[in-house]
Amino acid sequence: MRTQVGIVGAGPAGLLLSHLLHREGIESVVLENRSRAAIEATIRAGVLEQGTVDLLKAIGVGGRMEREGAVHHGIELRFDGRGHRIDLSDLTGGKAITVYAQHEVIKDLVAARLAAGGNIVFEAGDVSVHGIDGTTPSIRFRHDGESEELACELIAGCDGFHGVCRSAIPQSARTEFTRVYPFGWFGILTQAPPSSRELIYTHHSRGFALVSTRSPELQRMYLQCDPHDDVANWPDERIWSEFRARLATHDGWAPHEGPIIQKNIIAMRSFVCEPLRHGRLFLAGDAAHIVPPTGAKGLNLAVADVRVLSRAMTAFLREGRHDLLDEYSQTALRRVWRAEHFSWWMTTMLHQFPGNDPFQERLQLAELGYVTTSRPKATTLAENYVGLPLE
Ligand code: RFL
Ligand code: PHB
Repeated sequence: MRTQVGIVGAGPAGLLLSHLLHREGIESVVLENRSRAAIEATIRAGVLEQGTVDLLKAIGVGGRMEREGAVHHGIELRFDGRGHRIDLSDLTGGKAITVYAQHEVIKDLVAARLAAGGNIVFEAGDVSVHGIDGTTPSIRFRHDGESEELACELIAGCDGFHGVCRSAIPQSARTEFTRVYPFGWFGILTQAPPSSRELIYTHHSRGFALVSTRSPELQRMYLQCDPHDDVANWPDERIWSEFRARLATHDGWAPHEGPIIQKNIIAMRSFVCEPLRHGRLFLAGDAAHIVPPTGAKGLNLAVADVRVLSRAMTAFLREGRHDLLDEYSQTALRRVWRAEHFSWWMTTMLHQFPGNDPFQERLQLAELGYVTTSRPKATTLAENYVGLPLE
């Protein structure tokens, strides 16, 4: 087998890269170790930045998102029993976010790739990358019981945080930056009407809580929890009583409750691997960096990476230009570190840290008070949340 770009991972990064390259007339093959049904059913992100939405529309994969996604012009920050609206659109010259589930984006991208004759190999096992220091790299894998080798000109490592591509870069050639947070998120899906027209990020002495949504019938909500906790310790009534306590306002607000159809616990970390390139291997998305979900940046960063990467790969494969490939890591990392800072800042402002240090608590409330009363400070939140312009 031979192709121009071998892509490991059919997440948002890998699928979108394949689609962008196809639009430039560049061939690629995507190798994914899970099944199509599994990737199309994994519940993850929900918030798309304005730039992500604009890109998906511009490349012809935004139709269902426009019909079924919900455009939100603001978010609420809730603390001390009161809500404070951040008017995202007013503060950013009309930009907004769209709530549309990541697995729906995945379904749309898979459908677009297959309709265009794209090659996605699902259930590819034992994927490994070879020859990235030379000019004839390849990817070996197993499929339908056979060993296969895919010869390519360039390789994109879009295989997420637990993938194999990052570790194909020799340890001496990469630097990793990590922060692990002492808490996790307990995520639920509930069959209930929306509790709020906009997302609610809540700071509370019992811990952070987030009210998000998926559709008029299905809601996504999160509670700060111990990252080592077990969902078995959380019967529905305990979950709802915790949401009621953390989300309560002085004027009696309460969430709409319904049957809980999914529960999971998510660890929280910040992570960056530098550089994003080694020879002919290029990392993009969660394979290269992780943010805690508080800023809703992970999927959007993956999109921004592959937008830069697709241009660089196209310039190289069409015109033999090396300059954009040489700049890819530096260009992408500028946005990555901005998003790392924003996600860390939102996380630190909104969560309870072990020890309940009263000094830190006062600092958090001072910061929240400032963000919700100062237009320049609110603008900082808003422009990062809707997404800074792509370079
Ligand atoms: P993905 O989505 O992890 O896709 C990687 C793909 O590679 C496959 N793979 C392999 N394939 C072949 N061989 C191997 N050895 C392989 N190893 C792995 C995997 O099966 C998978 O299909 O990475 P990608 O494409 O970089 O996309 C990143 C995003 O998925 C991630 O950043 C977001 O989900 C983060 N995130 C959010 N981001 C947002 O922008 N907005 C949000 O609102 C938001 N909310 C969230 C989130 C992540 C969450 N979790 C569960 C971590 C909420 C949550 C709860
Ligand atoms: C989600 O809807 O899953 C979601 C929303 C906002 C976040 C993270 C996740 O910050």
